[in-house]
Amino acid sequence: MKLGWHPSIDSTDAGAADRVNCGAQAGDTATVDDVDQAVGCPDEGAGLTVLDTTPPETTIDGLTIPKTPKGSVTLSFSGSDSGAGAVAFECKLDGGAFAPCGSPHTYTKLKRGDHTVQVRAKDAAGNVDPTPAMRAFTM
Ligand SMILES: [Ca+2]
Ligand SMILES: [Ca+2]
Repeated sequence: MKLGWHPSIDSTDAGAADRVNCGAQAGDTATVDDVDQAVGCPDEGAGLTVLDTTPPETTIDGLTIPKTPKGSVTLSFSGSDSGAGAVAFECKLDGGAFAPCGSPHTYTKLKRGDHTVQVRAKDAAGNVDPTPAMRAFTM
């Protein structure tokens, strides 16, 4: 993936995940691994960061309701990101709160009736999909 490297000082650096390769130049190509490996660069204190302000997009790829155990549903999902890469997901069932989850994710002991699940991806720079993927189903 191509990242828009703009080596710059970022005094509000939020964490290690958004650090870039020590030798990164504008226009360089890098992977999320490169970003991870950059932690510990001699100039780490300077806070070189990936300039990625574009949130990732989330897709629910599948929703399966098996016959047993009763009341369970399994979701599979994925994310895409034009910058640092989608690295984490949060899931939400009905009126609950978003909580960290990975694909596939299974909910159990659901009551009969209508339900809604939402999934949102988060990228390596901390941007969150503002429009979570949503799927409604009936138990
Ligand atoms: Ca991004
Ligand atoms: Ca979205």
